[in-house]
Amino acid sequence: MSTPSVQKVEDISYKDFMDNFYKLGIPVVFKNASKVWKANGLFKPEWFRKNFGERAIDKNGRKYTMNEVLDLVESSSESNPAPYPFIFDIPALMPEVLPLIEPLDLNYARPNWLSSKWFQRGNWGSVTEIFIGGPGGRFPYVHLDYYHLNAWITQLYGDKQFTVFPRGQEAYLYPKNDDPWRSDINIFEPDYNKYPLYRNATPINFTVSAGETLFIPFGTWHTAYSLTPTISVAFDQLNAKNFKPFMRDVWLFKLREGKMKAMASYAYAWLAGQSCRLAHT
Ligand SMILES: O=C(O)CCC(=O)C(=O)O
Ligand SMILES: [Fe+2]
Repeated sequence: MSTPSVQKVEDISYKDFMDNFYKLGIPVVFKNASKVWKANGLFKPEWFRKNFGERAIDKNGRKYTMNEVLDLVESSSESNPAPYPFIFDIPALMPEVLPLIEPLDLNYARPNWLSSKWFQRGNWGSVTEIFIGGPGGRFPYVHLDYYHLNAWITQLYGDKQFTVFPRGQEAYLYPKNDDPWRSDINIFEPDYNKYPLYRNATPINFTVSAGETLFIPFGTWHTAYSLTPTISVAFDQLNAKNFKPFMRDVWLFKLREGKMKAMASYAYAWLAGQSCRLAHT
């Protein structure tokens, strides 16, 4: 049996991407899709210090400036890792960066209904974010992305290891009862007594390096581990392909705010989806 892996592709056509990966829900790494972004090659710690050093985020109830974040990740180590991830919302905190990541879809992540005016509301799990981390920084849990969106993660500086699980291994990951998009298993030191079925799981580990873009199809369990100081840009994708599981999540999440809220949000999202579908976007 061959070891499952994630393919790396270079200069693949849009059609080949759709036929061989997108439609089948198979993760893939694009070696050079980010060449169309001005951010490619520009996004380095010094550049962020110079231009955005005082921009600040909150993490775990603490404020961190960009300079502090970069100090932390540059002195981070396996044995004493900096917190991970540090997340900067691009439209909210660094709108100047938006023109540097055009076209956002890298000419592959389309159609994307999240760029229509219908869904640009910030409450559908849709984000355009910069992730910053340092050596030893682990994303805190294995998970499915909320709202069953496709995730696109472009590594612009450093190396990050990703782990994905082939579809169909849900039962081996013990989704949490109160949050079935997350697992409590520590994949680095699995507790097989507590999670015996995890022995059957076949995690696929691979490194995404500067310039490379990872496509994580909806419904793919995944997590990440920063190997060096890293800077990446993440955005999401929604269209007819994942609209059904998206709507299911809209219902489940909004139900937490009550049945009226769930019905109103569901109706709105459904209508928005029909409009996007008709617009062929
Ligand atoms: O750390 C990363 O780059 C992965 C982030 C991720 O999976 C998420 O934010 O949903
Ligand atoms: Fe994720």
